[in-house]
Amino acid sequence: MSDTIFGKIVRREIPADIVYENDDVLAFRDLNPQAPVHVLFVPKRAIATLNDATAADAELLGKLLLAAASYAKSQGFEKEGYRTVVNCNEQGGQTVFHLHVHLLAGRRMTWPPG
Ligand code: IU
Repeated sequence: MSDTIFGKIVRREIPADIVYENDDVLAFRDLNPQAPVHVLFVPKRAIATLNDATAADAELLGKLLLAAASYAKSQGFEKEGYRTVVNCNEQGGQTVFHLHVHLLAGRRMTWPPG
């Protein structure tokens, strides 16, 4: 799999505003935020898209969501809520091919998404 800018961030080759880290997951602020809080949770072991995830990745995918929820709760969004999003491929709006979970919080989200 080819490397992406998120791989470079994981390896600390380029800077990012990192807000959360555990053994498997790194999270940093989106450079083009779509909400007052917009953080990207990426697995340190890259998976290109959700299509490429296998049963062997089930625990890692769970850890990504749990990391996003843990961070959202730590920032006080447990009660008012927040949104998590995984975009996949072109029509899903994916632009960086290192699977990531968007955490959006701090404003009322609309549905359906654009
Ligand atoms: P997407 O789901 O693949 O479209 O999300 C990619 C996100 O990565 C998008 O929200 C960009 O603003 C964000 N991003 C970033 O934070 N820093 C970067 O260097 C690049 C993209 I390239």
